[in-house]
Amino acid sequence: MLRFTTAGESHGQALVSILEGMPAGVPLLAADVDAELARRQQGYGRGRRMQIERDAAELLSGVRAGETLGSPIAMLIRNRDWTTWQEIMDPAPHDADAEGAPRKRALTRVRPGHADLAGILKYDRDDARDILERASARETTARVAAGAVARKLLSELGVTIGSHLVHLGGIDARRPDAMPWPINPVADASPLRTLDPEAEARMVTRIDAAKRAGDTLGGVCEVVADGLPVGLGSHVSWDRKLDGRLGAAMMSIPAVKGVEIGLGFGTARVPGSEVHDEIALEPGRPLTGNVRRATNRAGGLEGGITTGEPLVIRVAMKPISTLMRPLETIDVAAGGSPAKAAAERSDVTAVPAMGVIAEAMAALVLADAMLEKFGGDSLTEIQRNLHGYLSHVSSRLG
Ligand code: EPS
Repeated sequence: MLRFTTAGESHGQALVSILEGMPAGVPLLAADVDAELARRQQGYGRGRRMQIERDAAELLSGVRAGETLGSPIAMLIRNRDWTTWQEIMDPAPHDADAEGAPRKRALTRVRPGHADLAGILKYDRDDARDILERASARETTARVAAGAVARKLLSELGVTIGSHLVHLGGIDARRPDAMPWPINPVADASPLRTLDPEAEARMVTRIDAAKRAGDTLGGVCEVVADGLPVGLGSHVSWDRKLDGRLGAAMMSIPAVKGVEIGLGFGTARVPGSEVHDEIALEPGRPLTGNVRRATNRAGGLEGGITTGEPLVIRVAMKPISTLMRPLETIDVAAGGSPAKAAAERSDVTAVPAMGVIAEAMAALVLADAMLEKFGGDSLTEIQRNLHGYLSHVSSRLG
């Protein structure tokens, strides 16, 4: 239904995002995309690059007079840093590129944990810059741009997505007694996008200590989507199960190592009576088909199908693999002799940004699932289909 692809190197001229399959008539301004891009640039612990960039999308196609046309939406996001990397990243060859000449900013002391080594072996390159420029999480800018468009469709269909940071580098954030909704205005006001100010103060101290030690930190964000109707995804085939589709999308985010839905790994540790959510009739809840689950340990999915309860996904990110106090590795330019890994400008942590990227990936999967179930060529057609379905579903019970 919805397809997207991105292009662009971290220090190349620009990033490109192409989103295909959006219906016509969805309100969309460049400012809507820019607002999401700005959220991705935030977060205590980011490196200097985020002070250089002011990510902004140029809408090249698929939008006219503030509305989508149904045609592919192409977006361009220029890299400001390109001006300082122009010679190094130039698509045209330079004299310095002659056989045997050392390349400027070549990376040969491959970083443990990055794509450097596996990438140069697979693609038969001598300079790991040929790999890292694309492996860089800078690429997620283009995903967030596509996700911003998907969010606009979802918002017209009553779906809101938010996220917050629940763990950083060994410190858990406490859940507030009442979760704010929407989450993002509250989370975005915090430098770490967490809802626990006390934990946040300790996390900031830990980030400062990691920075002094030349180290990096990972963490966990929770994404919540509200307003989804029962019935997205399907139990009938492995590749239609929505949990599988969400899991794949989350695991594709750079440095993400784990995904949980609802109680997640916790479900393996307790009996079924403490896992499954009891069901009772509750009229006036068309999204769930007029029922309520006493708890939402399933995180809004049963059998690969949305239940109409909030979708809850937790995403774990490993620490960034560029360490200012580098780990032992080999120098591939020196026949593999032992060396300290390359240390170039990076972030101490980017977990708050990862939450924003996970929201974007969730938006893309959920918009796709909405189009699959209620598909049409225009927003009004999809809205008619959704409303017809909801009135039928809620007439069955309650
Ligand atoms: C990133 C841009 C990068 C890094 C980070 C994410 O900027 P630069 O490499 O110029 O400092 O801050 O990339 C990585 C963590 C990585 O491993 O490459 C961004 O736009 O998010």
